Parts: sequence; C-alpha cells; structure tokens
Amino acid sequence: TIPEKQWAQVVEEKGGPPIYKEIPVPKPGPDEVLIKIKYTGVCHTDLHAMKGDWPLPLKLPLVGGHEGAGTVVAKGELAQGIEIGDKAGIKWLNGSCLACEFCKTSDEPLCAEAKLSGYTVDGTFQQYAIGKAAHVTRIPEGVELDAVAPILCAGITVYKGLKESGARPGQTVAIVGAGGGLGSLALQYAKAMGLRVIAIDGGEEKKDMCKSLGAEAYVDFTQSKDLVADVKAATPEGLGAHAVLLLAVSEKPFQQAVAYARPRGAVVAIGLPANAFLKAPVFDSVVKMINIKGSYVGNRQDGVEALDFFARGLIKAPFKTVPLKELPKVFELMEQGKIAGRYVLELPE
Ligand code: 8ID
Ligand code: ZN
Ligand code: ZN
Repeated sequence: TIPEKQWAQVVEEKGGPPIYKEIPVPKPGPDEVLIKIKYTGVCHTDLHAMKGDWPLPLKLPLVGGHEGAGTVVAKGELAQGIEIGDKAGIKWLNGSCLACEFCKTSDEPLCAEAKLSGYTVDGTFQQYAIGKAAHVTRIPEGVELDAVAPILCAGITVYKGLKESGARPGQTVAIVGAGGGLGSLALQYAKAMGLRVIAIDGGEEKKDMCKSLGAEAYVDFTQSKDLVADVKAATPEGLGAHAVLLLAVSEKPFQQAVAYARPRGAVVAIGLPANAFLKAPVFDSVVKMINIKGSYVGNRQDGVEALDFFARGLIKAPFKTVPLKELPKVFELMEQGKIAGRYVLELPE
C-alpha cells in the first residue's frame, strides 16, 4: 500500500539548505507512473539548482534529484509499456511534449516544454517520485539499483557527450573534471568505447581513482605549471587530444581547451559553471579547424544504450552510499570539490 506521507529533502528558498521533512505522496496523472525510489544519485546540477546558479527559473519549494532508481508502484490509465512492479529510473528529462520538431526527431532534451526532474518538477530526493511513462528508463531485473542510479544522469550525459565528440576507437579524449561524478563515468564509457583517456582534475585521491579506472595519464590542474603543455605531452605524438570533454564546474578550462585539442579535434562543453563563458582564440580555432559544441543529457535511446553498457558489466565507477538525511553534508563536500566519484542516497524503507 502507498502511504499518504513520505520523507523528502525540500529546498524551500533559493540558496537552501534542503530541509528533511514529511510531505504528501504525489499521485500520478494519466500518462505518469509513481516510482518508489530506493536509491538516488546526487549530481552537481542539484547543487546548482539550490544555489540558483542558472538563468532558468526553478520550482520552489523544490524536491531535487534526477538520478532515481526504484520500482513502479502506481500508474495512470494512459501509461503504456510499463507495469507495476517493474524496475525503472527517473532521469533529468522527466517529460517532454512528444509533438514538437525536436521531440519528433529524437532531440527531446531540446523540447521547449521539457519538464526537468528536481528543477521544474519535483525529483527523486523523496520516497515516491513521478515520471512521464514515456520518459522513465526501464531497468532490467538483476541490475543493482544503487550502482545504476548515477547512470541515469551522469552516465547518459557522458555517453552522449562522447558520441557527440565524434572520437573514434583508438583516439584520445581529455576528460576535464575526470575525478568527479560525470568524470568517473566518462572514463568508464570512454574505455568501453575503445578510446584512450587523459584525466584532468586535482589531488591525489582523484589521481588514484582515475588511474584505477583506466586513465593513461593524469594531469593535476592544482599542481601543473603549464597545463596545456602537460596535456599535449600526454597525447600521442604530442599533437593534442582528438576530443576534450569539459565536465568541470569552473570557467578556466572552458577557455583553455582549444589549446590542447588536436587540429580537427572537438571540444564538447557539458559542465555548467555559473555565469561562465566559452572563450576561444579565433585564430587557433580557425587554423586548427576545431569543432566547439555543447552537449545536453541524452534522448531516451541514449538512456537505453547507456544503461545497456552498464547492464553488460562494462561500467564500474566508485560511489559512496549514505541515507537521504545526509544530503546537506554531500552538498558541502561537493561544493569543496572533495568528492571522488559519486554519492548515492538511500531512501528510507
Ligand atoms: O547535460 C549536461 N550538459 C549535464 C548533465 C549533468 C551534469 C551537465 N552537468 C553538469 C553539472 O551541472 C556540473 O556543472 O556537469 C558538471 C559536473 O557535474 P558533476 O560531475 O556532478 O560534478 P562534480 O562531481 O562536482 O565534478 C566536478 C569535477 O570538476 C573538477 C572538480 O575537482 C570535480 O572533480 N574541476 C574543477 I571544480 N575545476 C577543474 C579544473 N580547472 C576541475 N577539473 C579540472 N580542471
Ligand atoms: Zn545530473
Ligand atoms: Zn517537444
């Protein structure tokens, strides 16, 4: 039976903090499902949301979270292809119109009517969360719900970003912010896709993690005297990286990446630091024929594929599990850049 009340982390005003309290359990609309969340990842996006970092209006009060994995416990009469008892995940794209040009051409993250979990609609930092049936990600039986949770945003996003980069097997990708949540998964997807990886982040803990996840080289941005030279030196023949995945939550690398990208290389912006600009020298960008682009989560099929890599055992990134109650502590560590990998919250039974 579904209770009337549940535990949640609620951001009541811009800047937070999240308040751990009881709120009503929502009821699914006709095209929605209600998922009993067992585990949810904490993405840096949740922290940006609480801080009001972005020029995109936010729901308040807000239940954040968009990497939630659990079991379908109720569904509306129009919810198709998913049954009560199925395992499923709620990702950043909670729903979209399914009728606009972008939705029709499998670019639904670009839909003007997109509903965003833990941002414009309540997300997964609660025991029972709602998703549009067409958009929730099916999770095969037997997949561990704690480890799979971060795939629902971080995994899908970096998998899509790597595809968007155009990098081919055997080529080298520089992952900026490789020690973070997206970065640790990017390392694993890159490896599974046959790419060679140079990891860029700060500190020894992240260095050890990146090396154990398969990075061929690690450049410490807090220690390097000449980051551009160090990254280039780590690439085959010193020519630079075929692709750069920008996952950091600071502006500087967004202005540096062109300098260590290989001629014909791609620079893919994914991280979303507040008030930041992508700035590149016109001369170098032109004469090196650099492809600079953004990449934003992924469509439903990207979700299926990213999950499939995981289900086949190709993706193993470290995570730490703590109770939902400890979200404020996780945010604190995240703000300080002290998290190697991901934190996953366990919802109360
Ligand atoms: O669809 C999208 N584009 C999308 C999807 C999901 C998340 C974008 N994001 C965004 C988030 O909103 C956030 O801005 O990606 C960014 C990274 O999210 P995350 O991986 O969840 O954050 P994290 O775990 O805090 O990792 C960030 C890492 O960047 C490193 C930090 O040390 C940390 O490990 N970093 C920083 I801050 N400055 C760096 C620098 N100059 C750096 N690494 C290298 N060089
Ligand atoms: Zn996210
Ligand atoms: Zn649409």
